[in-house]
Amino acid sequence: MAVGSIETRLIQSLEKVRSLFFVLLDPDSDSPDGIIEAGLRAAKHGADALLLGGSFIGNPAFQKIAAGLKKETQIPVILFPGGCSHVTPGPDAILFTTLISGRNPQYLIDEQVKGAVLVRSLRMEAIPTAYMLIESGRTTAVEYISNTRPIPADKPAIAAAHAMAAELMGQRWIYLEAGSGALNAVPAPMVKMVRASVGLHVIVGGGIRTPEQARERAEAGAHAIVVGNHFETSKDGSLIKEFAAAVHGA
Ligand code: 1GP
Repeated sequence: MAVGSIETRLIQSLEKVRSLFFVLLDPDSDSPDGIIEAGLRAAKHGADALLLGGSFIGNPAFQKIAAGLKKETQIPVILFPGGCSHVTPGPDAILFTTLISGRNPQYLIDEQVKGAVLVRSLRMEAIPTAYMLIESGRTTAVEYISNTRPIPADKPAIAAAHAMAAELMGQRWIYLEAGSGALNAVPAPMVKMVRASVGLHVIVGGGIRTPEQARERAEAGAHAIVVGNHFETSKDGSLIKEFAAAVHGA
């Protein structure tokens, strides 16, 4: 499948900055207006893209949020679904993920088969992404919902082996996920080993709470850093700016 315009834009942005900064918006975290405002704030203060989604979405206004974000913001809005029922019109692209660290066929292939026809019908750009859950100190929503076991955080070689398999199967991006609100973020040595093992673009997220943690993972080789939870309670744009600078390598 050809690389689409949003993926091209992300890759081209990497010529100007060390790593990209993605802000994750949880559709259940606020009112539609509040979430759209948070998206605008992130875009204004240096985010390169907005991810929208989560492992569990219970907000009936989800479609309104997705459409509103796309209308209001200039940076890419990328759907980050927890399953096929989260595919909705509006976003510029979708991280079309497969949960390769798990052995649950539902999240390896079943949800993808069910969502594929809709993604095609919506003419939504898909960014093929292998998704790996990494152990992070306590049970996360994604571990519980997906009914899969995470990769041990102190076993970077296992993560690298999964990344190699993903690359051989034609994925283009790999997401190292500690889980939203994780106690511990994905360890930098694991990021480094995965980056050194494959030519995939590496996304790292989950439990990143300080610009320093973000910088360490960017320095370890992450092409993109995702922060969600940390910005949900604060309307302070300067904090987003600090993260963006740490990730971009200013
Ligand atoms: C979750 O990686 C993202 O899928 C972001 O995690 O909400 O902990 O920043 P946080």
